[in-house]
Amino acid sequence: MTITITAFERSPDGGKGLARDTRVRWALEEVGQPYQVRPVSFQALKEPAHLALHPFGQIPTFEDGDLTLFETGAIVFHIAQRYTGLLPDDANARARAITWMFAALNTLEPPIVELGMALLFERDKSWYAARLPMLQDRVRVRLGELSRRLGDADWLDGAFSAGDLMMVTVLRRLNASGLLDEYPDVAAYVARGEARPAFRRAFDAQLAVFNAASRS
Ligand code: GTB
Repeated sequence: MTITITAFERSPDGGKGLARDTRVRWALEEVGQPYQVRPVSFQALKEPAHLALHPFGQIPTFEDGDLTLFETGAIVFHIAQRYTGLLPDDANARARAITWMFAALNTLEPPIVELGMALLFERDKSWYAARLPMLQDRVRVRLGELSRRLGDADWLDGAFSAGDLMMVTVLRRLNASGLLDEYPDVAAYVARGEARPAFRRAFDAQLAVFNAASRS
């Protein structure tokens, strides 16, 4: 049974791989599991067939036989637990890698998404100019802390893990904001993640879907 994931039929990110299916594709590429992608239109996201897979009507979902999952944290964790390559064998190192997955999703992603939403949807609002620096500073605080923890290391805790995969995909959403430029070591960390062959394959696969949709 081949794993099936869902992704946007036509991603609003212009093929930059910023939608959350990229982290699931990347995880599957890292562990060498083949998968197929079912593209879903915005309309179909909210229809009963998709809502049966994802109660919030979002992408991505993950199906493998009689198992259906939603939420990228749960999906990447499942992939990392089931296959070799994304979590260390040592129990403590494994727990620390999982901690970084949660840190990416619970501590870094919320202020980064909040900033992204403001940049995309609030530019015409009266409060935008006053709110923007506050949102940027909240992200800067986390980037500074992450930079201190990374130090000279390539990855967050020893070898590359699902924690790094999640962190890099979260940080990639800052690419257009310019904030990563203020933290060259964090920018280099993101670039190291993006240079991994498994990331390149995942990125190229989502870009191919975007390009095909643009031609149709
Ligand atoms: N917590 C969930 C998870 O981690 O799986 C969040 C899933 C989610 O936000 N999915 C988004 C979605 O389906 C796509 S990734 N949205 C449709 C809806 O809610 O109706 C978010 C996203 C969208 C677009 C860009 N972009 O254009 O750059 C980036 C990220």
